[in-house]
This record gives sequence, structure tokens and C-alpha cells, in this order.
Amino acid sequence: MVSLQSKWRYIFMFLGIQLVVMALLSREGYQRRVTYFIRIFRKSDATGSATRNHTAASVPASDVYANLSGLFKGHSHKDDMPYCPATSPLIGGPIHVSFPSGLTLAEVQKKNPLVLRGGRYRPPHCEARHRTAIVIPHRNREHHLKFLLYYLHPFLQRQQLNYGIYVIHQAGNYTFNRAKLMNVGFREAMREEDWDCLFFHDVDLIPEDDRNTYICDSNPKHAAIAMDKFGYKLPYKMYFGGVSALTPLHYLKMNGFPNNYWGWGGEDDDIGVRVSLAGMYITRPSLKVGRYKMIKHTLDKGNGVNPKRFNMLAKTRQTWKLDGMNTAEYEVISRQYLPLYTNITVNIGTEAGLHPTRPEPRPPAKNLAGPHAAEAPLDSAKQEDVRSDE
Ligand code: UDH
Ligand code: MN
Repeated sequence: MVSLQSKWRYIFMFLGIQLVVMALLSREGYQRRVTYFIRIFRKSDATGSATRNHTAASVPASDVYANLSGLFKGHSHKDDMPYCPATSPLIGGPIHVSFPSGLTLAEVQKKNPLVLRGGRYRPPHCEARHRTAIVIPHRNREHHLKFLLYYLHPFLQRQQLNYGIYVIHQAGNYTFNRAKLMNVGFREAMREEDWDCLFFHDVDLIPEDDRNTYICDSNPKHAAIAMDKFGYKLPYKMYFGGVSALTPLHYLKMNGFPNNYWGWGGEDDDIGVRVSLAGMYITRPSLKVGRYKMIKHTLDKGNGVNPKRFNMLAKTRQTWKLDGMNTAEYEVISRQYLPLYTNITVNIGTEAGLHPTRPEPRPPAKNLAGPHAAEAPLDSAKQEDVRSDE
């Protein structure tokens, strides 16, 4: 038989426990706790479907042009506009990416009426907080470029950036050199505008989430950390390939990228090593947002695997100050301000220099020699200054 006294004791204990539970719940925010528990059940459901269709967030992937139609009304850019909000209200998260066969550049142009000549854009209703240049190394990938432009323009507009797209096209058929083209892109983009961030961007990588903001961090950023071809995760810890973002200061601090990696492979690892040799470190967005789809392709003609890459990589510590932005020699062949991007076609020469097959020029006749006639035609920066672009 339970006595009356111990009955009361149980009742008080029960009430006491209830009070403690209620106090705990209200201290942490009752609502948050309840939603947390509800989310536990939802979470298992969301991750289940994510592994099935490769979409990380529970938010459904949207059309990259959704959210933008409101911008087209009254779109004159004025000088006295307020700054854009710190987080763009146009950002929507996961983006649906597919590659329809009939797409044309004219259609991409029509979908992007606010993009100006040369692929430049500023938000129509506010002053952008960030100025970002996209630098794309390119040769014979027009098909990929078309898709990248289709997705990248609205992606950047959703982020309310002041941006410009530069395609650096390697002239001729000699072995491709991705990193040297980036050096060209850096110098040629900075020549035009005081960009505060440069995104070095493979032509075949399409971002799948617009929360992956194309602005720079305090250290060099590797943006393409979760590609479909690597199962949406980093292939190895030091990987720095695909898409990376550096401020002009970061870029110069590490003497830019190497010029001597001809052919496929190694240059991205060299760049990663340069970051740490220059006393910086690599930052990354979360795996959830740093997601990219790579347009399927095989190794290009003219970009065979570079057999010297491992030997070269072993020497980066000795070479990074001797080879890079300070020694990048090239000649701009043309600069075209196209409707969706600025195309810079460039001669980057070969391992043997800019004009390896051209016979030695004869010394100029005395009375014809101008101020630059005696200069070797190698220093492209000087040549560029002389020819002054349109
Ligand atoms: N690129 C060109 N033209 C070329 C070579 C390279 O534009 O001829 C540029 C382009 O921006 C490309 C980037 O350089 O995205 C990197 O080259 P890549 O795409 O060939 O490099 P990736 O690591 O190649 O993607 C992987 C080899 C593919 C073999 C897969 C076989 N299943
Ligand atoms: Mn590729």
C-alpha cells in the first residue's frame, strides 16, 4: 500500500520534472526545438532523394532565368543608386542544369537583354558591391561556351554583381596551355577595369547553385569543389582545378600561374602549391553549394597529357618566383567586344618562345628605325602598350 505522503511525493516529483522540461524548452526557444525534431524526420527523406537525383538541397532546382524577369522593366543604370543588399534577394539556391541540343547564341543573347557589349553587366536597380571578372581559357569548345554563357549570365545577375566575361582564345594549333592563358586573362582584364575579384573558369563547368557566390574571400578560393564527375566531392585535399577565385593582390602575391605547363595536367596542382608558398591558404564554399556539372567530353586534340608534369611539380618551390606573371610573354592578336563576352585571341607561342619558326629579323635600316624598332618582339606588354587597344 502506498502511503498518502509518498503519493504526494510522486506528484511533486512529476510536476517538478515537468517544470524543468518546460523551462528548458522555453530557454532554447520552444519553436526551434519543435522544428528541429520535425526536421529530423524530414532530413532522412531529403537525403534519400538527394542521392537519387544528385540535388543536395530540399529546395527544388529552379530554372536559372526564374527570378530575373522583374529586372527588365525600367532598366536604366543611374549614378546615385543605393548599394545592393549584402545578400541578393534574387538568389534561389539549386539550379536545374541540362544541355538542350538546339540552343543558339542568339537565343542566349535574347534571354539576357541587360548584358552590354563585351559581356558586361551591372545591376539595374542598385550599385553592385562587387566587381568580378570571369576568365575562361578556350580553344575549339564553342559548343561548351554557348552553354556556359547560357547559365553563367543569369547566375551572376542573380548575385547582383558588376561583372565581365573574358574568353581567352589560344591562337594556332600548338599544344594548349591553360595556365598561361589565365595569366593573359588576368593582365588583359585588369587593363580594362579595376576588378576586385577574378574567377578562373573552365569552359565546361556549369554551377548548379547560385549560393556559390562569385566574389572573392580573404584568401584564394577554390569554388568547383563538388563536380558531378568526381561524385560531388573533392577528388583530393589539395585539388585546385576547374574554377578558382583570386583578388588581384592574391594573384600577384603568388606571381600568377605558371607559363610552362603545356598539355593536360599538373598546372592546377602547381597553382595550389603556389598559394601556400606565397603564405596563403585555400578557402572553399560548402559541398552543398560548390556544385558543378561538367559537360561530358574527351581529351582534346592538341591537349595531350603532359608527361613532364610530376617532375615540374616537384620543383615548384624553386620555380614559382622565376616563372609566372612576371615572365608571361604573349601577343594579343585581336580583342573583340562581342554581345555576350569579350574575346581575346592571343599568341602564347611554344616552349621555344613566341615566334619559334620565324627566321631571325634582319637589322633595320638606320634611317627607318623608330623608337621601338630595335626591340626584340618578345615583350608583349610593351607591344600592347604601343598598339593601344580599341
Ligand atoms: N580547354 C579548351 N580547349 C582545349 C583544351 C582545354 O578550351 O582544347 C580549356 C577549357 O576551358 C577546359 C579547360 O581548358 O574546360 C580544361 O581542360 P579539360 O576540360 O580538357 O580538362 P579536364 O580535366 O579533362 O576536364 C579531363 C580529361 C577528359 C577525359 C575524360 C575521358 N572520359
Ligand atoms: Mn573538362
